[in-house]
Amino acid sequence: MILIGERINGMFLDVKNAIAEKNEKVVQDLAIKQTNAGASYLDINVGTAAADQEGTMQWLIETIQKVCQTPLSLDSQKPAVIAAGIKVLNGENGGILNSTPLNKKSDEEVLDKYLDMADQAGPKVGVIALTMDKNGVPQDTDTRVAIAAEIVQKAMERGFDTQRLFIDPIVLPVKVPNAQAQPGNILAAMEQIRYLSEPAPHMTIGLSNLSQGTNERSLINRIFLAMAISRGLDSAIVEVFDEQLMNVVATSEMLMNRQIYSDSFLKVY
Ligand code: THG
Repeated sequence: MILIGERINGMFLDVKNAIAEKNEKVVQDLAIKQTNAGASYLDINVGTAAADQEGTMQWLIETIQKVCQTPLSLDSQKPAVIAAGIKVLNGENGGILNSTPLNKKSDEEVLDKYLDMADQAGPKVGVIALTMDKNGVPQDTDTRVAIAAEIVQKAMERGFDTQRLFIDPIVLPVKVPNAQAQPGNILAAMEQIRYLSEPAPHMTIGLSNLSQGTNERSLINRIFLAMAISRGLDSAIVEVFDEQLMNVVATSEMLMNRQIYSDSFLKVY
């Protein structure tokens, strides 16, 4: 599993305050601790409070890169914020530009922009594309798959390796009224998205979205993660400090025959 640590996000109060106070240590500790907990990428999201989103993205990247070589996932739906980020990003070890829809009413070319910026940032830098278009987030399985197919086609047409492409079928809080059919629809979409290209695009999700506002966050997250891994999910933006969740990753990988069984498979993973 390609695990992307979710914690460096201005949505969390400690990070929001660290951004406001330019407190490097808080951010650097989170980077190192998430890496030690098993994150292969660190998601970097400035949140909504920062007045200067572009400058804040650069500050976060530079602050982390001083102490940690873990590849970064620059998380913004604003191309200008990503563009500012890649100016200071060390993309040699890879990285991800997270995330773009297929297109927007205000910007038909937004996916192309992200693919272009990834190429600028380095040959190992990938893109997360949401199964979302100018009509918004689809609720059903078929529209999700159709948008994913257009994203994959666009990447292939311009020679963007599908192994640098992550499709995100967009997980919404299960608690939202009328959203309870969505987890099932997302799993059904995953079963098809994995066959859109050979080699398949990666698939990722923002797992914690699912359980927002519920009383059983960790339980809901880990059960859905196991279900999604069985449908071909090979990446997720997660709370890597949740040990039970990390055990679910290791066990799912073992049961899917992606990791060899040994009596100490949890430790080995
Ligand atoms: N897809 C992609 N990128 C994403 C998302 C996605 N990036 C952002 C988000 N969704 C994934 N990251 C998070 C991070 C935190 C939470 C949810 C998703 C979260 N935070 C607590 C909350 O809202 O309850 C914050 C509260 C606190 O301070 O503890 O749940 O879907 N491509």
